[in-house]
Order: sequence, then structure tokens, then C-alpha cells
Amino acid sequence: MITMEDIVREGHPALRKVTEEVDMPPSNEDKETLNEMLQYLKNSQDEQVCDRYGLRPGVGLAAPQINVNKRMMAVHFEDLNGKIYSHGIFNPRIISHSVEKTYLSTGEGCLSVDREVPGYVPRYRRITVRGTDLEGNELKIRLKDYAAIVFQHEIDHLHGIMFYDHIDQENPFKEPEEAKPVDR
Ligand code: K2U
Ligand code: NI
Repeated sequence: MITMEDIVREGHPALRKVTEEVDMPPSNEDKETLNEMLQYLKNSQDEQVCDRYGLRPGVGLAAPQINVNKRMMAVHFEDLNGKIYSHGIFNPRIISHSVEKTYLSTGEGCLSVDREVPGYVPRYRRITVRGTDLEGNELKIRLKDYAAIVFQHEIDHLHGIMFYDHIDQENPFKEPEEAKPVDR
């Protein structure tokens, strides 16, 4: 079971590496690891389990955050329209995106960052992601607004990018150009 002790924090080199693609079809070991990442998210959203193990709630988790240099991520959340996203994805990649941007009006956080980093994080408002799911099936998923933000946050981790890399240092709360905010 993954707990907070398994999650590396900023400054750890794993968070700044570009991950290796996962060989397909996925090995049992890789499927097991990705399943544990998805289970962490479910546990972290279960109040009893979360409290019992001192977990930080999360809606996404990328393999570098548990010091695994593999291109795989898990998401588990409900978007603002009540649509549930619960996936383990190997080798996700954004194959197309909108010009229009979005950002979380509350700013972003990260399970690997034990501090508040205020500011808007500009993201694409709509993206299409391709990858392979836990059953080994090709997946192609179109996302927008909050769901697009979560997926971009995780895919960034697979390329050694942290959310605050996107924040305007001179003016952290500058409204990103052509952007519509998401209020979570
Ligand atoms: O990658 C991670 O560190 C997990 C983040 C993902 C995330 C942060 C901000 C915006 C989108 C995705 C954690 O989920 S941060 C904690 C959290 C929990 C519930 C809702 C939003 C953020
Ligand atoms: Ni993060």
C-alpha cells in the first residue's frame, strides 16, 4: 500500500527527470505498481482510510512521485459535471490541444510539494490524450476544464515539470491570455 512515506518531495531528483516509456504490453510488475497508485488515490479520498494512514487527498499521481522512473500515471476524481475519471494510464501523451487556456482560480498544489505556491497555472482548456490503460487497451480521451487540468498536471510530472514552473514569477496572479478560469 502506498502511503505518504513513499511519495518523494520537491528537491528529489526523480521529480526533475523525463521518464522512460513503459514497454508494451505492460509487465505484471508495472501493472501492479500502477494499480497501487490508483489505489492510493481511492484511499486518500476515503475519509477513514485517509485519516488512519495520514494520507494527503489526491486526484492524480505520477510514477516519479513514488520514485519510479516510468511514464505512467493514475487519476481518480469526479469533474464539475459529475463525470468520474478513474484510470491508470501507460505512456500518456497529449496528441492535440486547444489554443484557449484555462487555470484553476484557487491555484494548484502537489502531493510532492509541502508548501503553498500561490499563483495561476495556465493550462490548455481542451486536450486529447492517447495512452494504454491497465488492461492493455489503447485509450483516446478528450478532456476539458478541470479534467484537462488534472491530466496536464500529471503528464507534466512525467516530463520533470512542476506546476509552479508555469506560474508568472513577476505577477503570479496575472490573468493568462485567452483563458477561462475553472472554479473548483
Ligand atoms: O500530482 C499530484 O501532486 C496530485 C495533485 C494533482 C493536482 C493538483 C492540482 C490541480 C490538479 C491536479 C493533487 O491532487 S493536489 C491535491 C488535490 C486534492 C483534491 C483536489 C485538487 C487537488
Ligand atoms: Ni503534483
